[in-house]
Amino acid sequence: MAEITIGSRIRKSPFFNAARDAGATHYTIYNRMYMPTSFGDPIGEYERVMTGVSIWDVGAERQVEISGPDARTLTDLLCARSLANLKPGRARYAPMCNHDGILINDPIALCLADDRWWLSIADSDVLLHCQAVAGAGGYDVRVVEPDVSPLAIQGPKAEAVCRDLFGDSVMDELGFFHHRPISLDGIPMVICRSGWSRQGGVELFLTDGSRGQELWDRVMAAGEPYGIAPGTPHQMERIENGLLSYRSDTDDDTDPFEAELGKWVDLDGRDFVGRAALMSRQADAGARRRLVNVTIDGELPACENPWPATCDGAPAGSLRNATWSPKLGKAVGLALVPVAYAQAGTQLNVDADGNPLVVTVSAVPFGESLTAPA
Ligand code: THG
Repeated sequence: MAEITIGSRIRKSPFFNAARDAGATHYTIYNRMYMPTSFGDPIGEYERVMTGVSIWDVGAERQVEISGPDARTLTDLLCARSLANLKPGRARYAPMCNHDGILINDPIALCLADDRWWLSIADSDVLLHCQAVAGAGGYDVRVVEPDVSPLAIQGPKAEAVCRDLFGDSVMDELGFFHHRPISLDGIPMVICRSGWSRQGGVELFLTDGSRGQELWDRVMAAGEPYGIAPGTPHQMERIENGLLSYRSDTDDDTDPFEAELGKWVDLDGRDFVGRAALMSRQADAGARRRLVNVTIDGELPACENPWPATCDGAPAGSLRNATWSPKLGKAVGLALVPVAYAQAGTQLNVDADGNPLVVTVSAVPFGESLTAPA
């Protein structure tokens, strides 16, 4: 049984000790930090986020803070989705491209004030990219990684926990993707109605990393009557509900249209990093590939690699991720395939590290929730 080394070379979230003491069993490395991925009971953790409430250390979702007179202009330029009219106190899912139109992150952009923004990032070093674009363009901004670490409370009972913690008026006014600064017994944070599940909940962006244990304990205590327990962003829930895992579902040459993020790309009436390249990619051949849902027949081994797919012997992309779906009662996955193989019903042969699998492209496009058979 291989284990990951815990040491000082990889950064720790302010909730690291709390999550470890609570029984975290598996970690991934995300933004050069440890991030828990399991507490050893995948189905129990799935049930909890689907029907109850769970608490997640997602402190590795770092913020890129852009502040100063040109903050809005630069943040808008960095994102494929327009942020020109995003109001303070609001957030927007905003994919980012490099100058070749390749997806390099899929952050949530939070407008804290007209001159202060956070990009709440997925796993890639876009701080350097943002600093370089700012410097090369002579923008009047400061671009840093601040001491800000999200703690997620997710699941249908998250609402009740938050009402007990923060009061009804705060929660009544907090719409989806709305946020505001708040404190709990003097612990400073920004509360946002967001999170990487479709089961509802909030994220608490702790703004004093020395107080992670205190915040974790406060949330656990408030959640006790509702059966709260530690969990993590969940592979089954997010694949069932079409949430992208950047760099897990995508490779180093995926554009946002291929990743099915086209609805979050505003090509018209504005410029942004990667726009010109995306325009010519679109004009050339349309999206070369698509990320599709598949259902899987056969015994599913642990998906540790993108597995190559073929169709009638011809290369047909790869199966990037696969997991059991409790909702469908069968294995499902995400395949990144040439458009010729993206139609519903197409069958692909997959070499799962020596195990042959037959997978079928689903009629439900990636980005929508899979529906259980009637
Ligand atoms: N929370 C925070 N930061 C993050 C994530 C998070 N950074 C990386 C990663 N997760 C970003 N990925 C997503 C993907 C989808 C959504 C949120 C984060 C999401 N999308 C809605 C949808 O697709 O319908 C809403 C989009 C919108 O209205 O703008 O919620 O989880 N802090």
